[in-house]
Amino acid sequence: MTLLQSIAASVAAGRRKDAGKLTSEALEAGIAPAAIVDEALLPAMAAVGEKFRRDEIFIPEMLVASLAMKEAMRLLTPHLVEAGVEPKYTAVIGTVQGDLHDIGKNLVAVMWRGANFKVIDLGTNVPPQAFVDAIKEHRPQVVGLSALLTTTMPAMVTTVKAIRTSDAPPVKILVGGAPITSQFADEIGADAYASDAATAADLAQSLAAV
Ligand code: B12
Repeated sequence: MTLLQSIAASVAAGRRKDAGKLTSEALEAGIAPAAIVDEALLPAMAAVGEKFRRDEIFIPEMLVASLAMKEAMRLLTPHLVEAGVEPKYTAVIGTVQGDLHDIGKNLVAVMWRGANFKVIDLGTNVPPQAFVDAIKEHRPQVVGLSALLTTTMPAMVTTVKAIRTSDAPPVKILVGGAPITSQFADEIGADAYASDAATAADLAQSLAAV
């Protein structure tokens, strides 16, 4: 088994300490942080989701896997974000109301920091008005909404509406999360959709520069 496969296996099995230890080893071995994310962590979480869908594992297993992924991300984050650069733009991000998933949202926040954004992270289960208030307070160029459940997609609709109809300053809205598509983004009046954190960073930069 390669080191990346071992990291994936430890995350999928929810072995938090091993995930951290192996991630440190991979960094020491000179493996690119982005490769650790793309080739070990993301496939591990996708496999966990698939097992959950097939009723082979249940919520506790899904939860420990997410904690192992977070441990690996904690070690990778300083390597994904360049230190000491004065941010050029501001972004607000959060997971919409009713939704507690934050791994993808956190990854997008890390990539945005790496792309020269100051990021205000509102966390999970964020009510529409909290997004509006944060936009008024921080005046970001970009706001990101994350949803991982089909049942919380309507909260994304409500949030976009609340932002658009408020007296908050104009802002570009980027949406993402497993059930979200570019068609859905168009339908609800978002400015852009990204299926992954790297694309989210490219899009945020081009939207902020307009
Ligand atoms: C880990 C996990 C959990 C953990 C979450 C821990 C945490 N702190 O996040 C826990 C155990 C808490 C959990 C709970 C539940 N979960 Co869950 N969970 C997952 C799992 C396995 C992985 C999600 C993940 O982290 N993926 C890795 C990240 C990196 O990927 P990502 O989130 O998709 O993000 C990427 C892109 O989507 C995009 N992106 C994400 N956000 C944003 C935002 C912006 C602005 C942009 C541009 C891009 C972007 O970029 C990211 C990076 O590349 C998924 C399976 C899956 N394949 O998605 C199920 C899954 C999402 N969960 C599911 C379900 C059903 C639930 C529960 C309802 C279970 C239950 N019966 O209670 C609860 C809901 C709780 C709630 N109210 O939110 C279903 C959803 C089904 C559906 N269609 O709605 C899934 C798909 C599993 C399945 N196959 O059935 N879950």
